[in-house]
Parts: sequence; structure tokens; C-alpha cells
Amino acid sequence: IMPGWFSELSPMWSGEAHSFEVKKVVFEGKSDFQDVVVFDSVSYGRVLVLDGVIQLTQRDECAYQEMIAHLPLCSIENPAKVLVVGGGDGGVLREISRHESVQQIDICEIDKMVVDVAKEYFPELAVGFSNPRVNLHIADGVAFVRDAAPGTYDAIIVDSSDPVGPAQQLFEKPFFESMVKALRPGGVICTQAESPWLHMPIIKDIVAACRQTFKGSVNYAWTTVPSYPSGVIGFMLCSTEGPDVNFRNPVVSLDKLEMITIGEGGSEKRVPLPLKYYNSDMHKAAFSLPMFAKRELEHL
Ligand code: AAT
Repeated sequence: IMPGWFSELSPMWSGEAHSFEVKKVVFEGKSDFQDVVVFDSVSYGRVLVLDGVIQLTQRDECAYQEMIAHLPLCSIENPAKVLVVGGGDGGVLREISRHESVQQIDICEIDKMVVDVAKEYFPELAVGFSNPRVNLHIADGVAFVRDAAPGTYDAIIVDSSDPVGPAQQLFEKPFFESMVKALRPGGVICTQAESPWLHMPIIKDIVAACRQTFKGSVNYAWTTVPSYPSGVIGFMLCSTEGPDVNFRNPVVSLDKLEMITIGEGGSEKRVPLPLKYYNSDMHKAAFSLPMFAKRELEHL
């Protein structure tokens, strides 16, 4: 709208648009799935945009990637096999790499261009791919999870874009049912679940679908991400039937473990990388909901 500025317009937040002053557009492409843009902003560092929607900025990606990864992984003992759906930028992989118990990280991202762009323009996120335990699959997450061997994963993290375009089915009940099958008993999921300020109807549908499919516990948590619409984004955290998971009381502490695993071809090493956002107190606080959200979700 304003010259030299990017405005994030979408029917998912009609009547408002967060704007960022652009220093320089560094990449523009069109993949088989979406428009891909990378620009340097004046106040949020480098920004990744897919189909006109901000996926991450250098300044606040920590608040999203750390929470979507550690809320589920710190809620269970010794997570070993983890699946990421979406997340082609590598940021969630980087966070999973803090967990020494993890032996296998599968990632299924639909769009190879996101991975290539991250490796070129977001090295501090794409570092997540340098963990030798990571297996990258370029495919639709819906099919990948449906075809996964039953009982495989301790945790599935769905770092997905909004439910318009290629991510739509990732918000629907058949996908939740496939995740239940792909998890071991007492396994957990954490999925991107939009903002209570903007998307209560969507959140209610997700919570209702999860209550029907996940026989363990079903919870909504949230974090602040100033560059996302409304500055807040939430997650669904659910567990399957089996050993109880109390998401509100983390069993793993990362407070003294600020390292990640990197390396190539058989050799791996641990290098320091301080957390910027997550800690055990933020974990516990994330499940406290404002009255307007609590009231709408408790009876589903
Ligand atoms: N970590 C950055 C935040 C994201 S990225 C979402 C990713 O999900 C994108 O790379 C997109 O290509 C991928 N994706 C979308 N649909 C699918 C699918 N069906 N299977 C696999 N990957 C998919 C999320 C930002 C949230 C924005 C909130 N407004």
C-alpha cells in the first residue's frame, strides 16, 4: 500500500495489516506451491514471506521455533524419534537439536524452494539441517503422515502455514487421526494453532477435532510473536492414549543445556547456542488462557 513498505493482507485478518519498512528485497520466486519472497526490513531483520504471509523474521523467530519445539519435547522423558511437518526453514530442527535424547528427526516439507531459500538466506535457521540425525523428505505432510509406520514417533511437530493453500488439510480431523496412528502410546503432538485474538472459530474447530481423536490430554498454549498477526500465536498440544502426559509440568529442563548438535557424515558435535525465549517458567505460563478463550474452549 505504502511505497517502500510491505503490508501483510489476508482475509484471515481482514480490517488490519501489519506493515514493515523494506530495506531491500533479496529474493523473489514462484514455486509449484506458493510465492516466495525474502526481504530485509528496517526493524525486524530478514523476513520470509509465503503467499504474502510472514512466516518468520530474524528478530522474533526464536519465540515461535523455541516454543513449538520445546513445549512438546520437554513434556516427555527422552524423546527419541521426532517428525516435523512443514518447517522447511530449519528453525524447528535447530531447536530439536538441543535435545540429546533425540536419535532420529524426520522432516516433511512440501516446498523445496523454502529449504533452498533458507540455506541461502537464513543460515542461522538452516543450521538445523546440519544435524546428521535429520532426514529431509520433500512431500505433502498429509500423505507422509498417513503412510508412516504405526507407532513410530514420540513426538510430531506441525510447523505449518495458515489453513489457506497447501496447509489446509493439516488442520483437519483425518490428519489428526493419521498422527494418532503414527505416534507411540503416550506420544505427543504440537501444531501451529493460530491466534485467539483473531481465530477463535478456527481454534474451536481444532480443539473439538483433537478432543475426538486424542485420547490422552488436549491443551491449547500460546506465545508472543510480534511480527505475526495480532502478535500472538497458539499451539495445540495433545497426547495419545498411554502413559499420562501433563504438558503443564515440564519433565525436561533446558535451562542449563544451551547446546545444539551439528555435524556431517558420521561425525557430530555439540556447540553452544543460548536459548532466547524458552525456559521452564515460560513453558508453564503458556497454558494460562485469557477468560474469553477459556470460556469458549472448556465446553468443547
Ligand atoms: N517456521 C516458520 C513458520 C511457518 S513455516 C510453514 C511451512 O509449512 C512452510 O515452509 C510451508 O511450505 C509448509 N507447508 C505448508 N503446507 C504443507 C504441507 N501440506 N505439507 C508439508 N509442509 C507444508 C509457519 C508460519 C505461520 C504463519 C502464521 N500467520
